[in-house]
Order: sequence, then structure tokens, then C-alpha cells
Amino acid sequence: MNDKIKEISNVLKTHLDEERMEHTMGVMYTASALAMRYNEDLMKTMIAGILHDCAKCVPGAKKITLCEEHGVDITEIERKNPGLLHAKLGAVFAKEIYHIEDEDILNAIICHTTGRPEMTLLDKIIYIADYMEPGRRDLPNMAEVRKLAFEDIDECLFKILKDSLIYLATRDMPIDPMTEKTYYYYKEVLEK
Ligand code: DGI
Ligand code: FE
Ligand code: FE
Repeated sequence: MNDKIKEISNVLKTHLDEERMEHTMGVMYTASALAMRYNEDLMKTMIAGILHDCAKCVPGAKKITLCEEHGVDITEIERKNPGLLHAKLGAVFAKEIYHIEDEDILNAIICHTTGRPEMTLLDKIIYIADYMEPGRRDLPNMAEVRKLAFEDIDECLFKILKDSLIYLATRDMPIDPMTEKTYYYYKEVLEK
């Protein structure tokens, strides 16, 4: 393994449980495969992939306190569902603990759960890899999503956004306005 990734991994292991660490490595390698397909910077992709969930194992109340301490804006839905904050807090940790200054990497971490309008290629790669890494349980349309990811990244992104909204709605989970905004943005862009 690359020295920089090994160094990050050694620290990350002390913050994540074994299952989350396995998912993380799955995301890093899946994102790398997509970076090769779409000519994204491999090192940036690996760093974003390995760090995307670096704040996932912080307890809910602590996520709120830490975000407040670091001046992170907390939306209404994030306050009610602090689990969502692992994305924004992840970017804070990436900077503070892992010394990552690259804004492209930090932004990919911030938007990896909800997406955002006008996602960069790196944002899309991390968002998609997070959904389809090999360790993910078999969600509806997973085989199609995994194939589509290597054929048409925007169509794949849209399919995941759509399936995520259905997943949340059928479970009566509150939908983050940013997830919805991203969905409608890409619906228009792709003329769906
Ligand atoms: O962190 P991961 O589990 O790898 O994946 P993730 O960052 O996509 O987070 C998934 C969790 O976030 C899952 O429990 C559903 C939740 N989530 C994603 N979008 C929304 C959401 N929860 C709510 N309430 N609203 C959303 O729009
Ligand atoms: Fe996550
Ligand atoms: Fe994840």
C-alpha cells in the first residue's frame, strides 16, 4: 500500500470499528477503479475514499458539539438526525487529524451522503463508490448500478439518488432537503 494511505489507515483504525474500516477500504478501491475509468486523480480519489466516513463512529451528541466547536453550520434536519453530520464532521477531521488541505477532497467528503447540485467528478466517484462497494448489502437495482457506474456516471448517480429517495420514503425517514435538491437538479440536467 502507498505510504500516505498506510499512514492514514493506521490512524483511521483507531477511530473506526472493524466493519466501518472494511467498508472504507471497499469504497477506496471501488472509487479507485472509477477514477481509472474516468481519468480522475488517483491519489486524491484514494484519500477521499479512505477518509469519507472518518467521523462515522463519533456518538450523535458529540457530532453536534464538535461541529459547533468548529463553526460548522448545522441544518434543522442534521440537528434532528445527527448521523447525517458525519459527512461535514468528516471534512473537519480530514483537515485537523489527517492534515488534508485539498478542497476537492474535503468537498467530496462533505457531500458524500446527500450529494449536491453541480457535483465534481470526484464528488460523483465517492458518492457512487460509497453506495456500491462490494461489502454493501444487496440494495434494489444494485447489479444495474454497479454496471452503469462504468458506463455512464451521471445516469448512475441519478439512479442512486432516485433509489435513495424511495428507500427513505418507504421507511418513513425524513429526507434531507439537499438529497432532494440534488435529485431535482440532476433530473433537470438529464432531462428526465
Ligand atoms: O455512511 P454510510 O453508511 O457509508 O453511507 P451514507 O454516508 O450515505 O449514509 C447513509 C445513512 O444516511 C443511511 O442511514 C441513510 C442516511 N441518509 C442518507 N440520506 C438521507 C439519510 N437520512 C435521512 N434522514 N435523510 C436523508 O436524506
Ligand atoms: Fe457516510
Ligand atoms: Fe460510507
